[in-house]
Amino acid sequence: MAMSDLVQSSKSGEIGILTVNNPPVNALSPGVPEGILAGVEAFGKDDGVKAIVLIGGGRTFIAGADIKEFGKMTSGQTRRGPGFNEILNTVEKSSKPVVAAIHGTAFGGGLETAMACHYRVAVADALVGQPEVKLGIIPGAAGTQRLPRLAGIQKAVEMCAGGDPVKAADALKAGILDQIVEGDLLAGAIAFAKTKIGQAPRRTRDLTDKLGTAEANAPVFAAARDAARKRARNVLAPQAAIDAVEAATKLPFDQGIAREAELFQKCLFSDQSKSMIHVFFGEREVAKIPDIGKDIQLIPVNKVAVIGAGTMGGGIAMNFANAGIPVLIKETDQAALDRGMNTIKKNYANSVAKGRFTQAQMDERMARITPQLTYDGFDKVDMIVEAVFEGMELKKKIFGEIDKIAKPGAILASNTSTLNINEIASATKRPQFVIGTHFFSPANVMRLLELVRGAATSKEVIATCMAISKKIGKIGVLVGNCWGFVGNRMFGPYRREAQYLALEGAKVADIDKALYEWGMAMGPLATGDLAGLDVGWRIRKELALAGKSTGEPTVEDLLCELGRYGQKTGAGWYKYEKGDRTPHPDPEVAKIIKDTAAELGVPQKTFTDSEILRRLLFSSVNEACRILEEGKAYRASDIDVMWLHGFGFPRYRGGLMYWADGIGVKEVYAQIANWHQQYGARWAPSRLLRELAESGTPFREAKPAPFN
Ligand code: T1G
Ligand code: NAD
Repeated sequence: MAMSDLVQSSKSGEIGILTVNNPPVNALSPGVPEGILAGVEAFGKDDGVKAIVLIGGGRTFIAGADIKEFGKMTSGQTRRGPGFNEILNTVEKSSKPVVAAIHGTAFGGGLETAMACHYRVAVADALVGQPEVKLGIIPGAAGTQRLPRLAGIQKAVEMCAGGDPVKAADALKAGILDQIVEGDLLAGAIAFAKTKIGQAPRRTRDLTDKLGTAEANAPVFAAARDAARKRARNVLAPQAAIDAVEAATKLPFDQGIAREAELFQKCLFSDQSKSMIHVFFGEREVAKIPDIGKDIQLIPVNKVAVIGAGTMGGGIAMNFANAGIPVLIKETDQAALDRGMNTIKKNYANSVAKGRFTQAQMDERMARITPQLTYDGFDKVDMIVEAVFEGMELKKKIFGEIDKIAKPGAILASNTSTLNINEIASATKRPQFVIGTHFFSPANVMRLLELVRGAATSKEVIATCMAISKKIGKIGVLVGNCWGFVGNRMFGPYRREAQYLALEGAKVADIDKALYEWGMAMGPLATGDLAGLDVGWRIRKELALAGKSTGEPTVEDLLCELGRYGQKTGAGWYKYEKGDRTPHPDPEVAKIIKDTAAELGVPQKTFTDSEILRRLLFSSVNEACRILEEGKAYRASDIDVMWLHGFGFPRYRGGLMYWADGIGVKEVYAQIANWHQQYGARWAPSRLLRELAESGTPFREAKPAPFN
């Protein structure tokens, strides 16, 4: 019997069963809460039913509210009928025990629904969580009131302010779950429900023993606010979530719900939340490649090899080892190999020290990485990732070598930052198996993986690399083959303008501070020091050989000529103490800049933080428009996702193009056209930008040229 199209009800003896069927993730779309309510009320009146089980159909329990509905809520369209909290209160008031049976993910409104039930059982690999803060909101259906009653203050604050999922075993320990079911979930839940027949249902709202005292709780909330300020700088929702959980310890249940609703509304109508919801869907759209369907045959990748154990090679190898995939890593000489392996060991030891994983896990991962100086075993791997110096001749030489060794069907990938993938592929007899896999530094940390589609790259190779990206914890974004691809093509102008501003009189530290305080994970010049200034230097020298230039001022070349490559040499734009990554302003650099500016006759002036911000980000917006007009990216939202996961752009600002839409395409164009007059060709507005401004079309609706 259907309570609504999305909730079916059935019986097993005296147990009433409500099954939510709203693929793909049983979100609480219109009709689902209403179906649950109708089911509980109907079973409530059915004398043959002594207890109720609520379960999700398909791959998961309820994964939360329907995020697609939020836009309607913030545009004033309200849903008819009882509010979600009322529905949950009715479930909780049921005189017959209601048991939530959880598999997959009980997230957000899904966990809130389960906590309004009287008992919760789950399979061992289930996850529960309140991830709302990742959407810039807080739990809005009593999650901040019921969770502390089940799991205590500390756990509730962690889950609501952090948003990370909790494994079933930990949820059981915390008191959120009542039982882990072995075998069939529904059978286990029915058996559990039978044990509760005739007992007074345990209503979560009535449980207060874990709410602690104001005195005992105060340090917990203070520490949580501090941690959230550090972890989620400038972000509203985590602080609001902590306020709401605190309300649970100070107010009666229904007043706590009212306080939560206030905070929820404030967050939901915030720009931060709109930005983060844009990102949620953007991160799902990147995986959709128009001409590559879900039916494309994937190539099994169970063993990998990496060439080069430098800054990038080591991090790349760690990603595969972390995902359980054995990796061979090859270098030219023992010293370079030892250096590379020591960096890997140090990075793992850091993670163990920070409690991210155990020593045993570190040993397991290290054991999956095989350092070597030869190509032994390369004929048995499924994928080879090259990460040697940035030089076309060297890369073509290596691709020529691995083309002769690698087994048929192996994927040959290059981590090149800028070089032409088709030209690299031309060094092989199997260009259809060649692809760019451009990781971002540090490769074991940054989640972005820019996949570069060559003219011959096969759909199987692309689909496989998109799937591998997810497996190694990355967000794969497919882009077209052009100089600097999409990421660095946009990041180049951003870092170029930072250098010009330094020449025009802005202090190095002020430029970085302006972007950092605005929300970037790190300032543009400090980022250069992290990645290694020599990478760009090699690229500029390679270009100069071809009579080309990136149009960057010369300061970074001067620094590199002095051996100032950044953190890896203890000095770059800043100087660094041994073993410490803290950047210290260096008067020597200030002098180099001053002398270069005087030599070039650059007029000196002061800049506001907003001018610095716009000079850098508008230059990237302009380049992003060029990328779209050339068909090198599929969507403007792909560009947003790349800035978040490749360049530390703040999630609560939605990404480069989404942020620029907040300012408005006309204003952005006008400013760029003005700088074109002032600074010349490097600020020439792209054609697409001009067209968007003339038609008043927002960036997010920009139509890219056909992908190529
Ligand atoms: N609403 C609408 N659509 C959703 C959705 C949701 N909550 N979750 C997923 N989808 C869509 C997604 O866009 C994609 O669509 C498809 O489902 C598969 O998702 C009241 C207010 C559950 C762990 O934040 O974390 O509850 O691209 O590719 O990798 O207090 O989706 O195929 O068209 O991500 O297997 C809180 C969000 C909401 C959970 C599955 N809940 N979802 O991951 O698949 S706020 C969340 C996820 C809330 C309450 C508040 C993940 C997943 P399409 P997918 P996946
Ligand atoms: P790196 O100088 O730190 O490391 C390169 C390593 O390659 C060195 O250890 C060198 O010994 C080794 N090598 C050279 N020739 C070799 C060969 N024939 N066989 C085996 N090993 C060999 O450089 P990196 O920063 O790791 O850059 C590597 C590649 O990744 C370049 O193409 C670069 O453009 C790209 N990349 C760099 C970054 C970055 O931020 N550093 C980011 C993305 C991509």
